Amino acid sequence: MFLAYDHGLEHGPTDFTDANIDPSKILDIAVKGKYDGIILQRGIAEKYFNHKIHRTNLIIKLNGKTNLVKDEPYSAPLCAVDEAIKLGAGAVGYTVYVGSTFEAQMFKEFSRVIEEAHRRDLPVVAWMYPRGASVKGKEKSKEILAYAARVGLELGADMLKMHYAGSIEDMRWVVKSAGKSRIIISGGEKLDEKEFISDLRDSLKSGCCGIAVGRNVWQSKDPLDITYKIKLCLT
Ligand code: FBP
Repeated sequence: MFLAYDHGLEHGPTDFTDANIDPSKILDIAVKGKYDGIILQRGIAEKYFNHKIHRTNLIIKLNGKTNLVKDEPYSAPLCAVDEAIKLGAGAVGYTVYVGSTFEAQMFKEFSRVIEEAHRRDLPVVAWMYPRGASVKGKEKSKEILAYAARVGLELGADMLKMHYAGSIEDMRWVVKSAGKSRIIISGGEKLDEKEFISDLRDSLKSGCCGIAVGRNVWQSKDPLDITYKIKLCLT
């Protein structure tokens, strides 16, 4: 169970309110909610994360992009594996937009990250997100998600962070395609709580092994209550 908080870069402060714009508050949720890890970009980690106080694993997101540029998506490498280790990361995260015209470049850069991280015994979580004109409208289809999952396995990712395919049966195929790269489900935009929990239950039934969630927790009126409900699904 990971708490994601890299949205300031990916979406901008439009995702935030006074309740969650301060990273310290999110770190508080991660600690009190006993999350297995918190996902941060290096800038937030450097300035806010303190291992002595924040007793959770740090996952440094190594690349990113804003949503201001509307061309084909490309997520640029922003932090080296070495730097993540210095910050105390127990794992690193990397987004790969499968289907983008920049796919080849991202594969190349991601492969270097895999080599470096595995040389240092660091697990790699890949955000395998189908994106770009070639997959427009099919980003959550069984076939395209399964393709992205397989790419994650073939590139060497240890864990894949992916969107739900919409049904247990379709998601089972995505999970099978990922082989030994285990899938954690991506939270997505804020949903009605019942719908969110029901999708989570279904994704776990399909073989996903966990969740990396952001907005559905820290945009909730009661982040620790929804955390508790997520935990009930996972146990
Ligand atoms: P959420 O649970 O809030 O969707 O967070 C997961 C995440 O992958 C974040 O790590 C990332 O910032 C964001 O979603 C990217 O969202 P998108 O690419 O869909 O705009």
